[in-house]
Amino acid sequence: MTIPTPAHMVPSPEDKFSFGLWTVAYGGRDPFGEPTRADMDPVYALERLAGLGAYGVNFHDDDLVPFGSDDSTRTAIIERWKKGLAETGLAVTTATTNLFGHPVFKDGGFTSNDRDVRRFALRKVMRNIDLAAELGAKVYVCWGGREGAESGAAKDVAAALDRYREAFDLLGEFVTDKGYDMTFAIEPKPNEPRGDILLPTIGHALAFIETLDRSDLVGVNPEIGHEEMAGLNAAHGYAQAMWQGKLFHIDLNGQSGPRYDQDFRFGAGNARGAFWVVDTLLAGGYDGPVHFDFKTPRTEDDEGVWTAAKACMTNYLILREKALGFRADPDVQAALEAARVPELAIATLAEGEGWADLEQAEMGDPDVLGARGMAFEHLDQLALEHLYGVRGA
Ligand SMILES: [Mn+2]
Repeated sequence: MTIPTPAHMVPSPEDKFSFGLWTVAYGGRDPFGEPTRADMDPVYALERLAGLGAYGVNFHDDDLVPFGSDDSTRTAIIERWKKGLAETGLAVTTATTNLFGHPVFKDGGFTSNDRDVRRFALRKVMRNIDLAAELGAKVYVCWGGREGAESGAAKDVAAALDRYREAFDLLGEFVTDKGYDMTFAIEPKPNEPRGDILLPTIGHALAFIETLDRSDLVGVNPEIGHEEMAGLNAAHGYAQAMWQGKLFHIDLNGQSGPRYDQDFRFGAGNARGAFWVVDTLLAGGYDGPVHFDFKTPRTEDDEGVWTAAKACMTNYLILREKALGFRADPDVQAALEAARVPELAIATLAEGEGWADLEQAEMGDPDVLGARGMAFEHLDQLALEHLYGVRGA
């Protein structure tokens, strides 16, 4: 039996949903097994995604043009891709570079100990930025999947960060000199495929970005799964990135705690965490593409891929409705008040008050203050009742 999707849960291009070409084209290869699905034609991916109501796509250079293709093959593939984009009306929202698949990148791209590899990596990125700009992409995602180490002495972390900075300074100059309307978004990940990856969390990336010549051009692309692999709260990470004006792009998917990189469809895995991510994005006014970076499990056939892709969008629409319902509920507004949430927005010192005034001020009795309940359990239970579907729409 197929359960019909309510009409208001049907995705449309206005929702700005986008997918990486590598997500739907993932054939199921993992460290223990061969692919379970055939290679996917990128133009077929465009047709299916458009049919499901997606807005955009993005790609690694090698997703579209196989590594090592000669120039005439590359041109033919790109021309066919452009025709597919025009026919389906899908936008290219972002692009990125595969600096992890080929053996040349076994010790990284921008931070490989081998200088020749670093120079090769930068050229590969620059070439795909030219294509990304031509296709209208506004954000260039950088996941340093092989920038890291498995052992201590093998990587001089300070020197590696110098080279990482040199790479972003050069790329900032590249897009500025070329007049491209494009920013960069660093995607943090704690581990896998390297034992330890540089810039492992949103916080590491935000601190690194402040050291760059063109820090205004560089933000972050946090992925739910990567945060949860590290046992971190993804919603808090998204909130801080927005607070710092650095949430340039998002990768939504699902993960069940600190395991391997599961890349479940969005809304699977930690559903409660997904609810708070959507609530946080709405509260912060995130208005970029709502991008999914998931992988369909290798148990599925081609139809299973499209079931999972559609479910990413449906789950976002469900959680968006639930988050909006939660915020609009008068019981929730009263509970927020009772939990003193609005009080946190009031500055700790009054206007014109300084440390000397505080030093002289009458203080509350810590025993009385300590005895005040915060009423968080009631508030959180209301959130769960909205999420579980017994309250609101
Ligand atoms: Mn990702």
